[in-house]
Amino acid sequence: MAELEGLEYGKSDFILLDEVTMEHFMENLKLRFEKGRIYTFIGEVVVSVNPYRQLDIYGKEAVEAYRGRELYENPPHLFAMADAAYKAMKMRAKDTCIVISGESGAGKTEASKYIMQYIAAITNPNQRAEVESVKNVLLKSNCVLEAFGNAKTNRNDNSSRFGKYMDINFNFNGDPTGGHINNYLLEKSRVVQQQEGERNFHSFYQLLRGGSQELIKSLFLEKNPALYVYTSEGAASITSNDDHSSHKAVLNALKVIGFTPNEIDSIYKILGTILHLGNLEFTSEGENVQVSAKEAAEHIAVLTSTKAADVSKALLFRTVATGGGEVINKGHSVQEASYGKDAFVKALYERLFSWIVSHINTVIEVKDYNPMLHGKNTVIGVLDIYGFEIFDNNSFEQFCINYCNEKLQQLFIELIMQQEQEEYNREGIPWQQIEYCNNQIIVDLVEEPHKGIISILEEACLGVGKVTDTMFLESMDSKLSQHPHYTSRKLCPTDKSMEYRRDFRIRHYAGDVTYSVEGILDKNKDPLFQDFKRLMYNSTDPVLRDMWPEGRLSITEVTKRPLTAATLFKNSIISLVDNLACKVPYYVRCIKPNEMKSPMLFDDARCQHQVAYLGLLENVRVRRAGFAYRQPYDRFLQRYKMTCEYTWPNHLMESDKEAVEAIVRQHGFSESVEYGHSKLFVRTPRSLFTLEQERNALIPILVLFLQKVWRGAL
Ligand code: AD9
Ligand code: MG
Repeated sequence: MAELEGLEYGKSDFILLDEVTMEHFMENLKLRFEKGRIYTFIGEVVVSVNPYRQLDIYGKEAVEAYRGRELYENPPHLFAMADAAYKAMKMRAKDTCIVISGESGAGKTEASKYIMQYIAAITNPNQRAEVESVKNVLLKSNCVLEAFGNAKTNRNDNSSRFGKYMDINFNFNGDPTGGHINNYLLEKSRVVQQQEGERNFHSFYQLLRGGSQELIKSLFLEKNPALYVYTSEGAASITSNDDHSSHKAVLNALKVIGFTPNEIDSIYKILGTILHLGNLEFTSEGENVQVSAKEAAEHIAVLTSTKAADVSKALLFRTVATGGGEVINKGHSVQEASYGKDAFVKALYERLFSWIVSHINTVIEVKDYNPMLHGKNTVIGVLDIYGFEIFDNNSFEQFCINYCNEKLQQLFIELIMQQEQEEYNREGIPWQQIEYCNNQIIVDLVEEPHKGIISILEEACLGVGKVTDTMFLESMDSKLSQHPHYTSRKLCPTDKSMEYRRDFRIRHYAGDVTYSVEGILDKNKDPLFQDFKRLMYNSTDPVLRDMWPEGRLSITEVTKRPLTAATLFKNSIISLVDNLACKVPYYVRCIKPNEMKSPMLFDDARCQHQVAYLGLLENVRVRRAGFAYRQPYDRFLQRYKMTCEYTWPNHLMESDKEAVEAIVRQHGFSESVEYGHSKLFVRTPRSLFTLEQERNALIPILVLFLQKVWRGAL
């Protein structure tokens, strides 16, 4: 058993705070962070502060210390919570989920990886080959998804630019039998443009820096990211990742997962195609628009297994059906051509990413599972989704990301409250409903049918005639100007140095965010000329063809307007939340200690802001307003029996419950407890605290005593 923490490390559970005030909370959080204790509980919730340095707390020894133990038996740790989720899944046959939240750079992805590592380490003790292979694929999938879905941003060198929810399936033995990954809204605009100091997705640099000469040559590339428009911005920026070695790891992971050599080739060919497309420019000669570098178009044709003439045609012309049913080729202007190219590049990358995810899914999906033979198939879901974002310039992506965080925050509040109340009912404990702050009003502002922002946006995008970004803003104003969480701005410049600004502001649970409406309709419509879809579908590369099934439709067959991006995102988030809501939830709330990525710095104001908006103080209060602490009788007894003469070393009473009653009586806190069917509920943490102190004082005496016994001195 791991060594228990002493009092010099502060309170290992915030419910043990003497007073629940921000001051006390922050003092404890800071003290623990400075002592290298990055995890603290609020009941079953783990609060984690990013240490920004490698801690020696995730090795084999730690796994053994936490395996099969109760939450309170060891210092707070992700492993303790992962074990609780695993036990609930295995012993109680419950589907569980682990929701990891916090802002960008707070440590969500790292936490999700440690949790998966822990689960992998404690399962399959018999080393069965098929289970080992499932575990291997699950673990390796992280490396691939990070390469293609993560990028350096100004906030995080390895920022996830997509949301990920991974289900791990278990058989009745508690061994993983498969899984499924859902990915959410990849930030594809990054492929064509990055903010200053940021990079494109890691995959491009890994290829250009780590790819073999042979591979690079076959893609008509050179090993220098500075040569390509899409990677030049990030070429010089430094990250903590080594692109060179990562390339090898990714290649290896792709092979282990089961991608064939041809499929791996196709993946790299698509990356190559994108880099060449980035370097293409369009020029106009009179009426005609031309591709600036013919050679690049030819390379693209080779890499996509299409014809050079078809590539040029798709880039320069658009097939349109006239009113009379005639089909004509309409030439693009330079602007239209480069707009079309960008849209094509974004779609290429997004489809590549989704294809990789679905390929992994086909490998790990549970096959031949017969519940009659194998028992109930249970699931642990791990959610690692982008955190709340506030940038200087917030756009469509931040709007979607922050809406998603609102939904998750709401789920957190609901589930935590609901879970509490269910537990009291189950145990037969009298309980009074508690009021809590609910952010439903903000969720409604965004998602309500007809009146919500997403509906208004959808209407503006699907409406007849040309609707501008400003008209969309006006439409929101007319419907939402009275809403307490909505304001808007239309600033006309009074002199040239001023910008013309049109934006709206949402008062989110985590703070105010101003979103520019510039280009928002376009991002939501996400248009892509059909010609590109047909070009890709007509490729002789089966992988590419597979990614573009709708390319088989001719221009006259394409009639239905697809749903817009925000509506699709909303639907996927609603179904994600529904899915999480029917599982037993476990939460990790991550905090970013500073903006400098420094291991030493605890920025009080930044941390306090996060504690406030994550609702952590409220969480402690809710937990304490009811019963701050609960424990099954046998566990409680095991831990505290040494503090009572009637229970040490063993009790002679009829049940553990009676023995627990004896301990509680002896320590004089009968007033603040309730006895449930199987658990003791303690209202005030102070009583428990006294008990803990007594136990801590007794341990050294006990150890001395045992040492003497072992030495035969007694
Ligand atoms: V984002 O919303 O995807 O931009 P995350 O996922 O919350 O963000 P991430 O897990 O990527 O953050 O952590 C950021 C960096 O902090 C990592 O690359 C590590 O360098 C560092 N980190 C985070 N957690 C730990 C940890 N437990 N131990 C050591 C850590 N370093
Ligand atoms: Mg992440």
